[in-house]
Amino acid sequence: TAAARIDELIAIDALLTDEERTWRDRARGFVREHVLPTIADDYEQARFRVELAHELGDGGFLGMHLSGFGCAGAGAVAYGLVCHELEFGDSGVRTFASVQGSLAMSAIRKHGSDEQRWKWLPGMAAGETIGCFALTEPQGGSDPAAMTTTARREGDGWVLDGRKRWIGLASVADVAIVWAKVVDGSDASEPGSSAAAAAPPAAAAAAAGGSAVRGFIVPTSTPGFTATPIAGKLSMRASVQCDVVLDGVRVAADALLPGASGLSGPFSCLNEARYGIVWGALGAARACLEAALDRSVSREVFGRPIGGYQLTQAKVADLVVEYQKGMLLALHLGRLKEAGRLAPAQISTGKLNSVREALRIAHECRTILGGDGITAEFPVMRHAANLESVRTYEGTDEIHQLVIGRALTGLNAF
Ligand code: TGC
Repeated sequence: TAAARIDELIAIDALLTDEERTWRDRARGFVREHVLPTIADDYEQARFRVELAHELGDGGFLGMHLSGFGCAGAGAVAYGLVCHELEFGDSGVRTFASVQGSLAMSAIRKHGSDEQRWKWLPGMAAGETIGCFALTEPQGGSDPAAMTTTARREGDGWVLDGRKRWIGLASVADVAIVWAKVVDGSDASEPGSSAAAAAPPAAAAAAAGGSAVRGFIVPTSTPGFTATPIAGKLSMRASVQCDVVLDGVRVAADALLPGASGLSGPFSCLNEARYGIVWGALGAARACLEAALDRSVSREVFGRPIGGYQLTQAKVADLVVEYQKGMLLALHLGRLKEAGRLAPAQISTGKLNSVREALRIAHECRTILGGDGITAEFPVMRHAANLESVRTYEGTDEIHQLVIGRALTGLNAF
């Protein structure tokens, strides 16, 4: 098969543990059973299947790389392989796992109190409770420091006001992690608050009149919280992204995530999601490659299979070489992550490379499929359209180039 021939070229399988292969094979089976039979139609109808939450939870995939509190505690490479398989199905499915596991759950796991962790994480790991992560605002996502959403003290609790945009899952979520600037004079670390014991130094800045970014766990049923799916998307049609309005949303003191103060709070979660994309985007590329390779031996032009022509062989050779180089980089970054040595600029390197190459692969595979390549009979146009979103969210290509540029030159170009 095309799949076996792609694998044999570099034989990455030999670099994986039995446990990692087991996770990968389970995710592959999951996608065959729960995603591939309906995804072309879901995409065309712009239908998001919310039952995926339970199904992904049953598979143990939600927050699988987190430890304790009902999470599987799998390694980074196993998690990456699962992202790869899910995105072989559709970027929207991997995005679901990323928003739930890498963003919402990891915010609570990294920055929450044990009480908050026990309250939310087991249900989220099971897919019974859906989470979202409200960071980006309508004026743009690249500069979260410019956010205008505010949190102000009122009695023992907080009042949140503002707008967020492109928030995955928000309209189906039970809970939102909302990032907001504490307004001057609102003390996030007053004695007796849950923040007092664990808050990092920036909380003191907020208390002293600064405007530290803090995270809040907000049940979406709270009055004043509304989420409206964004219509008219020509990408990521089988998933849901929303406009969110926070209009005087009142939450109790224990909604505050005690361990996060400043933008490093949400950025530490973005690191997790970006890492998943390093593997995931190549899963989308892989689906395109398999479709194009299969077709290259069955589609005849000028009397023989198109795969028998030198131009096509040059294409597939270059595409698979790029795919496998990306997989080796992903694996290397995964091993660094497992060793606790993965730096943000390294994640940027992987995210930039994987998404950029996956897009090139999708576009080139389309040419091998000829006109049929633009139909829903093949997954290629769907993946190509999805990857336009993936190159934009979790840091655009340009943001990652600038993160890498800063690491190389020591000069900040933002
Ligand atoms: P700066 O403002 O100076 O730094 C703020 C603090 O953050 C720290 N930091 C990081 N910490 C951990 N991991 C990272 N990757 C970090 N990057 C920055 C930094 O050390 C500093 O800490 P401290 O303690 O000194 O306060 O920001 P910067 O100059 O470091 O970064 C600028 C830039 C452009 C790289 C950053 O703003 C950035 O990454 N922008 C892109 C943001 C982005 O990815 N937005 C898209 C989010 S996707 C989304 O919201 C949708 S979720 C998916 C869905 O819902 O479907």
